[in-house]
Amino acid sequence: MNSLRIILGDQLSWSISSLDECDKSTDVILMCEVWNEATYVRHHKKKIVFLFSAMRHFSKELLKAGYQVRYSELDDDDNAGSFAGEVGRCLAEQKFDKVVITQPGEFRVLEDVQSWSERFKISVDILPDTRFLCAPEEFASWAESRKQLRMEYFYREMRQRYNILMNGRDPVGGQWNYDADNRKPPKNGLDIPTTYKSEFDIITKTVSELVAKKFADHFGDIHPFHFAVTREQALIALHQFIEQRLLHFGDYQDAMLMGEPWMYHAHIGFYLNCGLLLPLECVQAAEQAYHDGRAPLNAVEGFIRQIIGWREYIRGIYWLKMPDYAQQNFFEADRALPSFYWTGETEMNCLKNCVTETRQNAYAHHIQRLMVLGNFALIAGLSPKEVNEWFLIVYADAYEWAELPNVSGMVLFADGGYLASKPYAAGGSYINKMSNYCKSCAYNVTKKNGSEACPFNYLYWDFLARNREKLASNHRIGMMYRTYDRMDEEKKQAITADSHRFLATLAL
Ligand code: DLZ
Ligand code: SF4
Repeated sequence: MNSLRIILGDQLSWSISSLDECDKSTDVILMCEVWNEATYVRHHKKKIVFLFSAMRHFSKELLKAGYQVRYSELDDDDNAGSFAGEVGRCLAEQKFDKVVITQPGEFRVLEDVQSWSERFKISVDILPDTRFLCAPEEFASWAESRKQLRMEYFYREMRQRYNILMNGRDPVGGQWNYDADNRKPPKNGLDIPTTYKSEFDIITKTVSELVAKKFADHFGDIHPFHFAVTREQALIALHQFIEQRLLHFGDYQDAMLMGEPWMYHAHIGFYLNCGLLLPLECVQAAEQAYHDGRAPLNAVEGFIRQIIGWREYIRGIYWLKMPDYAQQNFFEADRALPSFYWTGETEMNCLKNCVTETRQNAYAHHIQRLMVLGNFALIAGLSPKEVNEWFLIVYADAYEWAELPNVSGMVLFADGGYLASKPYAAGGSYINKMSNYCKSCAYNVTKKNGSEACPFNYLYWDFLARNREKLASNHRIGMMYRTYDRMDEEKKQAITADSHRFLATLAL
């Protein structure tokens, strides 16, 4: 009995289930760089370099460990350009009894894999992805009895289940969640450690030349490139975060500073989401730092919640709600994505900075994504399809299972409140409080109306007014309608007129 075992680009883990019971003497592992995956959405150049380099390194390590590996490079003459094409080519050349693959992370790829058995007349074993801490079926049964899902309750169960930051049945410190301590505005003179910088080795160099040539018209800069591309490097990146930045991770979690794209964040989503790191090892490293007195509880709890709470929760929602989730558009928003999401050419300094950093790094931290890039998309009524595609393209940690619920659910409220309890809409004063963007902006954040006023200020009220029917019954937003209703007619008209004038310029 010999098997063809497929390892996809986001399955670069030694513990991946498709390697279980692998017979090194008879089985072949197939890894392939394919044109379809890099172009079904036109991924950021740095993201492609990162994944191809990590895949090539992983295949070399597998070979070294004695596995038989068949690796297709993108520019191999006979590369068929798709997963199915490469599997078919392999099966035509060599006889196998079955194909084995761990469940792909994206619905689109799973549907493809599910057609292989019939297409290639071979048995295909699709194994569960055991790297996640909550299986889709477990999440579905948790969600079954609930009308509205809330991450906080799911998270508490995960803490108990995996015995993380627990004192018996109680949370360490007496509280489950310390987010109230995690909203400090940035202050001047912070000494922010730099992010991990890997060596630009020959494999990454070769891949970067390939990507520069083949994907020249894709968004994003390749250089400087300093992501980890091996597990060993990813572990160093993780420990560098734990030692140097976790201390302030909580305090400045929501803060944004010009020229400081990495802040005190972990930047390990790239590695977690492609398999170089595993969730529990990250969580346990942070928990240990707390117990050793090297990091405070608010930081450690916040970090752990992102991984065992939020990350697992959004994946659960993805598998529960796909494929319908991708079609959601609660506000019926249909405005095209403005060109400045690609060029960064806008007078709005916050957006300009966030887009520029995204282009340079294939990364922006969560408040930049949620409260600047996302908040604008929400209040300007941009099309969820276009916004989702943009987020999937530009971030090196983005796969649809993570991106879609975050963007459609959290950022755009396109699911009507299934995932989040209220839309994360905000005016300029939030951005001003949490960043130093407004000090050097062409717009005036304290002005509410007129051509000099910060567009976030009037777009925020216009968004609420436009969507009143859909939102008025949401008790978390009700107070804002009462404030709106107290405004005089002249003020309300100014909001509408400014918004119309501004939104019209986006299409130019
Ligand atoms: C994102 C990506 C890209 C750009 N290229 C490849 C590739 O050439 N080969 C591959 O195996 N995986 C790639 N990936 C990651 C896949 O898109 C990912 O495995 C699926 O979307 C399933 O989550
Ligand atoms: Fe952004 Fe408004 Fe501040 Fe300018 S003034 S940086 S547009 S929030």
